[in-house]
Amino acid sequence: MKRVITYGTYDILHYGHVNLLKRAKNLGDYLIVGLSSDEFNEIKNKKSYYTYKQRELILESCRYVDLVIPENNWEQKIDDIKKYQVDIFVMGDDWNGKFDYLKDYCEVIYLPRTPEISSKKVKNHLKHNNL
Ligand code: C2G
Repeated sequence: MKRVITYGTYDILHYGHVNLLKRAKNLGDYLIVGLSSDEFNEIKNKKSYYTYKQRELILESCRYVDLVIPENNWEQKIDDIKKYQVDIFVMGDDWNGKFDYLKDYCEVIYLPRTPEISSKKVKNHLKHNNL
């Protein structure tokens, strides 16, 4: 049973997010997502449209996601990897190199981001088209 973990805000779930989740799941058998809490989003300087609970509900509906846990800070990853017996840590390559310190605990893989799409882009499009 290969266990994979990834983290993110996952606001306004789009195909770029799903591409990441799909590839992450395909690296193993069980995918855990550390979902950024509303408070942690503040620390990340990210305002999400949906609340944590709403983002959690949406993420849990994704066929590639087996478990959603809260991401409350930058420091919890090592504990999470130990607690959930994680074999592989995955992030989009906008984070390339940033989590290499986790290589002492599990495999670290950065996957190419899906070009052209972001939650921010979707929000701006809706706003500028009064949708
Ligand atoms: N992503 C992607 N392609 C996109 C947009 C996002 O592959 N077009 C990936 C990101 O690289 C990330 C994941 O989808 O791996 C979630 O993206 P965000 O919600 O923007 O996550 P972020 O704010 O980068 O939070 O501790 C890590 C942080 O919580 C990561």
